[in-house]
Amino acid sequence: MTDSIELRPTKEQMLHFYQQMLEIRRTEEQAAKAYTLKKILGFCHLYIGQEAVAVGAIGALNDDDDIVTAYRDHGQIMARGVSANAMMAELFGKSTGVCHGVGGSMHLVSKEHNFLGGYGIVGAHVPLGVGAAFASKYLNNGKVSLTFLGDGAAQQGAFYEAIAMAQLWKLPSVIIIENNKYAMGTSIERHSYLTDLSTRAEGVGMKRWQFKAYDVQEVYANVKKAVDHARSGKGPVLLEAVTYRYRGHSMSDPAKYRAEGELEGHKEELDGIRLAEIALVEQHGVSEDTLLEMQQAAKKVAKDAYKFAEESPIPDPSHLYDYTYAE
Ligand SMILES: Cc1ncc(C[n+]2csc(CCOP(=O)(O)OP(=O)(O)O)c2C)c(N)n1
Ligand SMILES: [Mg+2]
Repeated sequence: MTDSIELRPTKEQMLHFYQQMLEIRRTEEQAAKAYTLKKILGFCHLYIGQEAVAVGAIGALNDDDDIVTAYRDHGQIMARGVSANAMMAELFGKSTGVCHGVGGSMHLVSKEHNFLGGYGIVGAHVPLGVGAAFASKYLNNGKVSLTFLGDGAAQQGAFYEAIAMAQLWKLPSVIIIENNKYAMGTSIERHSYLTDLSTRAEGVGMKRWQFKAYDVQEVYANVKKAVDHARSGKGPVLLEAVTYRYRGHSMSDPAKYRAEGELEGHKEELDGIRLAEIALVEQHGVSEDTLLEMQQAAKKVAKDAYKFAEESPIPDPSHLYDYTYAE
């Protein structure tokens, strides 16, 4: 896929992608620390290991394209440009959070960034992503809608109904199944007869393919191709991005169901941050010193976000209903 020159990220894009992946990982590590100290309450699903998917996919969009996702959304909203401070403060339930502290980890939204959420009901957000694509076709505004869902969510009825309609009406929609190998504690082999979940599209006649999503360059190239297809009016695309989740399903899952050595083997060979470092040095001549500086900068962004969130005020209860209904 990356053989095609116009689909290969430039050096500047790669530096930006690397910085984003580092900031997401370091920020989530700080979030994990805050969770164990009970500074973050409720559910908290970390994206660590999957950063290349959000960064490469969102990097292939225009800024005004719409994004809809599930509850594993911290990395995705940061890849869209929401600051680590605003993301972290939302996890802490503080008024400086991206949803003023009333959304929380699973419900990150930023209208300004065309990031439409952040949903906790598995599979139920896919019709919303397709609905955004319907709106764009109706308004003829040239926008594409990108929807992320998990491998487990690809078993839900709402997903099938949504892809059938997207294809029937040739909507400008790209739907990415992030196959991170597990739906809670159930491996893909145990929950699906077919393990290439992009084949779900064949039943409705939709364009589809599966790709390995460990390297951000591959993600960018594959998603760009799908987005160009959808934007040109040829119809929607269903992609399966093969990735891997490093942590438990949520902070309360010790992830004892993995085979011994599976996680370590993956990290050694296929870590997205490591693959980006290799590409930056070998393909783009970036020095080890530059990488080190970027790593230090990302650590600072994450630590500052923790401090910012901790020191921010809790929301004033009088604002509780301010964001519930549209004016
Ligand atoms: C309709 C519904 N059923 C069950 C749940 C409980 N649940 C939360 S996450 C999850 C697993 C989903 O796995 P997957 O789609 O692979 O996403 P991942 O967590 O791997 O990102 C389940 C069953 C839910 N939130 N909503
Ligand atoms: Mg999964």
